[in-house]
Amino acid sequence: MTDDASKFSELVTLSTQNTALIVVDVQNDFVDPRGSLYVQDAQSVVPNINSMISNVRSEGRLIVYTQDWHPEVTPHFAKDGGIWPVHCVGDTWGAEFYGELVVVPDGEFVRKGTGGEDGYSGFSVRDPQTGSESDTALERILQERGAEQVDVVGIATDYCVKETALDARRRGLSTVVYRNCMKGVELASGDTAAAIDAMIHAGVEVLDA
Ligand code: VGL
Ligand code: ZN
Repeated sequence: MTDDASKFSELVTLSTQNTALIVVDVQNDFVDPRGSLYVQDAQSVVPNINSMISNVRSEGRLIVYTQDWHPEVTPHFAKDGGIWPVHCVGDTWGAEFYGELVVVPDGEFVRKGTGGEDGYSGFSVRDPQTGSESDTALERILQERGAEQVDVVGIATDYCVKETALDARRRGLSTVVYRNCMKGVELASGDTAAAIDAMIHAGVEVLDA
């Protein structure tokens, strides 16, 4: 390598080294067709997510997995006054990671909604009755590992991926999402496209790779 080329590759390494990968809610209830809140075609993005995971891992970078993790009764669920079918109840099959997802043992894991809150963002949860918000461990984990940029992938583009990416921007992190590494619930048609627009508007970079 010429001096210039080696300087350049050093710079590339430096610029990606502080980029963490956040894998949002790749759980049975969202990804498996038998799941209670199955997101159409969600399985199709899992191989793309896995290849990102393997790249990030080979570079020794941080991977944080989030999990939607609800109690049996929560105002998040339609039966208790919310909008969603029962899903991702803690310690059930639906809350487990989808079987084909590569889960690295040295990853970090953040569960959200455990106290009955709406947990759309990996960074914070919100009490659906009082509206009060509190932080999860995610920001602290990123800070401890010196991550200043995040790549956000997973499910669902129009809920948890969007809210996680917007929250990352609010917290001053450079943020990238990848179209082929996420899928939307699309409760109303157009929600996924609107979520992508909202992310772009907030300074999130949307890439195709
Ligand atoms: C999610 C709806 C309800 C998500 C979580 O992970 O995007 N969506 N709970
Ligand atoms: Zn949920």
